Amino acid sequence: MHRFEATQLILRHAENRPIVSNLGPTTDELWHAGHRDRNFYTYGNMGLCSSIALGMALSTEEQVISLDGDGSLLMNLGTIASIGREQPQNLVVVVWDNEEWGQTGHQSSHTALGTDLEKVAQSCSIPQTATVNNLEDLEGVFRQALETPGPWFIVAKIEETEYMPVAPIEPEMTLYRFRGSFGVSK
Ligand SMILES: Cc1ncc(C[n+]2csc(CCOP(=O)(O)OP(=O)(O)O)c2C)c(N)n1
Ligand SMILES: [Mg+2]
Repeated sequence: MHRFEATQLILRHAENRPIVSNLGPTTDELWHAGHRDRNFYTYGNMGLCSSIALGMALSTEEQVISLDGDGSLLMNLGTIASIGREQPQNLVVVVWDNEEWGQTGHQSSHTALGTDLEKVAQSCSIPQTATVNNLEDLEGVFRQALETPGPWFIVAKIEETEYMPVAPIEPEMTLYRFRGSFGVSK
């Protein structure tokens, strides 16, 4: 499964739900799959995508989707424990697990060497977890996640392919657009 087609699938089902995206190719591909006001692109930082999504989920009744990366999440595993502690029923975390720090040269991450992020989530009391390897399974579990209380933690194993052009993200504009989509004044 490639991240871009998987991202397109997520967008098809997400409707108007907010989506927070990990830095680098995850953000670029979300932008190419469908730029929208409710995409909150993170750029430059590692390990904060699901932390930001957790904060959002605790601040809104809406379902919030986090598209994280294995390497970034490994940099801040405490996020998983915080999600387990807070138990936001409206949070769906999808981890694009290519088993590498892709953007910086495809170095193998811990998930290539035995770390199982789904088991980490389970041990942190996250009630709804899954690991998927293909688009069909991702679609099934993601649809279930949108219909069933979470928090959800879905590890999607992906294969890396050619990168898309870097998206023209302006962080300040991301904030203004995103806030505006919740009716918060700029
Ligand atoms: C704190 C910090 N350390 C290092 C980097 C450099 N860096 C940018 S992307 C990246 C790899 C991210 O890996 P992952 O989250 O798995 O995403 P992938 O590139 O595999 O899609 C690294 C190490 C950074 N941006 N921030
Ligand atoms: Mg990665």
